[in-house]
Amino acid sequence: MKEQLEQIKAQSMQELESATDLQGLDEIRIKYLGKKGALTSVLRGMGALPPEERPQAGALANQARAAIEAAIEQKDAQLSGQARKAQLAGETLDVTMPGRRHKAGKLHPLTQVLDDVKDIFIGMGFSIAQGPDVELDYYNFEALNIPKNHPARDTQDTFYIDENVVLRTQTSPVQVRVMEKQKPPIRIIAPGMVYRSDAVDATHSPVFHQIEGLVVDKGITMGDLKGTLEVFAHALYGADVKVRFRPHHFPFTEPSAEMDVSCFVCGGEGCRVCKGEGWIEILGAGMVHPKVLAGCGIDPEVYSGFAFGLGLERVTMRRYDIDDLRLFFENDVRFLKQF
Ligand code: 2NL
Repeated sequence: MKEQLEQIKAQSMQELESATDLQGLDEIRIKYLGKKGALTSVLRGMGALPPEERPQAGALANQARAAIEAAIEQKDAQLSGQARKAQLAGETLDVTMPGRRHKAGKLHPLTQVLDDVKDIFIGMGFSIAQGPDVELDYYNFEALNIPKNHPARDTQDTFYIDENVVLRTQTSPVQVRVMEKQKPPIRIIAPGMVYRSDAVDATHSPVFHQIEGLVVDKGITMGDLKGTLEVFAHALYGADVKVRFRPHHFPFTEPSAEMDVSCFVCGGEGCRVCKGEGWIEILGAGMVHPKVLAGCGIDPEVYSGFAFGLGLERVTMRRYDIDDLRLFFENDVRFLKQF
């Protein structure tokens, strides 16, 4: 019995010596001290000893148990300490290292220019108006004095949902809806997506953005149109640019004009951006046609107004010398991060 206990002690000490982790240690604990452990089965065998030998054997067994427990505890402390050290070493953090820089997001160039344009007109007392992208033929064409046989109505240009419903080809219908609902004075801009059945190339896209503006009140003249749009051009392109108006034609305005600014790249000398012209076309405008006012329930004998429209992509392309419209829609970060 004594030898058995000595052997268990010696063997367990040896195994403890070579234990390398806490899990191994636990296995040793179970193997020797557990319910079905080596020491326990020796203790069970004590009943077979003569009664006078039992106290001594009991004392020896308790000694062996205490020795093994102490050794396990010591090893446990050692291994726990090692594990903790290894964990801390793995989590070492050099607080003096420079941080990883987060890439800041940016607004899309179209959004930046749109925000600039909005700010300029809001500064002149305009409000922002919105309306549906899917529009009645009436608001997109009829109310704007675009007759049934007008080329702009050609199915080549317009996405028809059905005979009476289209994807709006301009944001004018938004303004028609405002005129129907609201009494003058009206001062709004209507930015938004517009749709035309065009094949994609460097200057065409089936979806693009337009910003239209409308002012209706008593006594509005071509002078108001010119003054407002001149202020706009100077705010967007700088006080140095010159502005000129050329006669034009739109079915919904009379008279109509296009506005050019002197080239903000070469100052009018002629360059790549203005294609040697010295001038860059920015927008179309005109005095709202009396038929359009009357159709919206505004008496053209009492009120007059001016309207204008510009293509956001075109204005942005000219501002940043971008030569391909598709770049705006591809959203390649190498392109976007330049703005
Ligand atoms: C262009 C020209 C223009 C308008 C849009 C308009 C709207 C109403 C009544 C009258 Cl409700 N006119 N809009 C007027 C003149 C020109 O746009 O070249 N856009 C890209």
